[in-house]
Amino acid sequence: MEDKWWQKSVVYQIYPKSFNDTTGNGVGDIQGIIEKLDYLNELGIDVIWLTPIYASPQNDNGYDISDYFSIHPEYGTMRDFEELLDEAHRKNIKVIMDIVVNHTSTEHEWFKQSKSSLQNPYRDFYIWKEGEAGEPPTNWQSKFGGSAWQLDEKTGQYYLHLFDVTQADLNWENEKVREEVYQMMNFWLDKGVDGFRLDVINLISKDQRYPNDDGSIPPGDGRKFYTDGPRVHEFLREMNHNVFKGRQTMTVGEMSSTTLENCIQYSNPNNEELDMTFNFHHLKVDYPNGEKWAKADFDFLQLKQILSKWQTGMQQGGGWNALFWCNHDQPRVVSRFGDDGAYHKESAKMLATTIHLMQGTPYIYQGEEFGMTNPKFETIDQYRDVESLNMYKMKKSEGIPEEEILEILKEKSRDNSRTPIQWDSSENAGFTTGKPWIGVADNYQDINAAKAISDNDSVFHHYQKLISLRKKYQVVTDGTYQLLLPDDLAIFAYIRENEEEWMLVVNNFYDKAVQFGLPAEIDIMDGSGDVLLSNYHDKPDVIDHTELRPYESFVYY
Ligand code: TEU
Repeated sequence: MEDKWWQKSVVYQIYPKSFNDTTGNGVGDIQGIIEKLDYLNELGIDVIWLTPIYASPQNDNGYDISDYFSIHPEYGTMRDFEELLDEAHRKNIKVIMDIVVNHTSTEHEWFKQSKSSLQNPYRDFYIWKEGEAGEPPTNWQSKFGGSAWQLDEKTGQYYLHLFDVTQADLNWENEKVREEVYQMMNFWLDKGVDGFRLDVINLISKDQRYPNDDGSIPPGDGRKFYTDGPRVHEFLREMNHNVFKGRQTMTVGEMSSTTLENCIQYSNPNNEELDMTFNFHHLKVDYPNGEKWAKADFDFLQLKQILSKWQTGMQQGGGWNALFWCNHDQPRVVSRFGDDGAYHKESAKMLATTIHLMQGTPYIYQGEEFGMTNPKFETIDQYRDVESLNMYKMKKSEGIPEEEILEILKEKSRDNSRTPIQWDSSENAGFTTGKPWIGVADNYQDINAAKAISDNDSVFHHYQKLISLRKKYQVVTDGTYQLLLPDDLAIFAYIRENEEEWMLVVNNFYDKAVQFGLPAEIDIMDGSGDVLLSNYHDKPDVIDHTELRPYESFVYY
């Protein structure tokens, strides 16, 4: 089968708020993105994904939309957005938007209407239920802490909010809701947008019985009654037929706590749902007992096992993976699975190599391409994220000492990835001439885009090379995946292979030298290969039965 355009593409995620400010108000904007298109072209990416830029009270930085048809004024105007689309397209960069349709802001007109009375025609746009003896309808928990139900005093019923209390869940059982959503998506596609990232799209179909969750592993928070819910595949097929069919779009679904079987179904083209899926299982390997708000070393064997399971599973099932380490909800990967001190460059490059040469469509999160790190905030007033602030309050009320909470946030907070992009070594890292909405990391004089571009050996140039390997070698797109040395405690090595070619990818995940030898049954060394990429100046000349240096990584073809 012929490759789809998005199967050979690399996507760059932009979090506009922290990208580039041209007005001096401390918040990034659309003109700021236009200004950096040449930079993105130099990197070599094909698509940009913009996190939500619609009108929003910004309680969750735009994931709380109050009007799907207008641009958040701090970011600019519809004209600015159209200019961005034109300019990007002129430079052969596609643009996908982030669409949030599991919920809207409680400031959306639909919700205002819905809340106004039991009889309002919009009442059924959201999920309203009676309480149980003065308690919420079920024991479901919000992903940001506390009950997932909020009582509205006036009408005496509760509405469901799986996220913040200002993010009310839409009622997808209501056909009118679905029609409105599809119409709105068509509006953006007609404007020339190239596709969507669909926020928590596997949560839209709730179990209509609305049962209590008495499960204990993980502690019953209700997720099993709405994750990959009863009608989700039906709804996505309907969306596909009403919105994407006949268009050359790309769609990527963000899937919370999903399964491999469901992701195959979502992304296998025969099912006509979505093009690919994000899942987060590989980013829970540092959650002790599934708990995000606790510190732990990451489980390396589990990391290899999970990524490999999804590589082979999606390939066998005809699905397609989105490949990523970073996004605006995750800490910076070099601080998390690499070394943001002595081996900053080596480990950032090694991590990039590991993920980019797997099968799927790779995503680069702004700043990752030159190795941005967690900012290591010291005080609570430096944080902005609603989830982090909620968790701080909750832990405080449980009597956990301040220092302990701050230590956890330093590693786990979503704000770790939301600090301003470090463009250069000037004040505020060149992000703004005003006061940035969130602090700039202290290391911006050492780690910044300008420096990375001028240094041939930088992380930036490594990402460039990885992108070009994907374009040059078909095996990166269609090769099978085989994990080597699954039990090795330091090496993540795999082979990609199709009928004509093979590629060997070897990565040392730790700061100690380690012996590497190919398993006996792997018989590929006929001497004709070459090291295509390495993260050391002097690339290795022996690749089998050799010593890997700290964080050493190479690609042999
Ligand atoms: O995130 C959904 C999601 O489940 C997470 O990754 C979430 O941030 C994490 O579980 C919190 O611990 C998406 C968006 O990416 C996120 O920024 C939004 O806050 C969320 O949906 C609600 O729209």
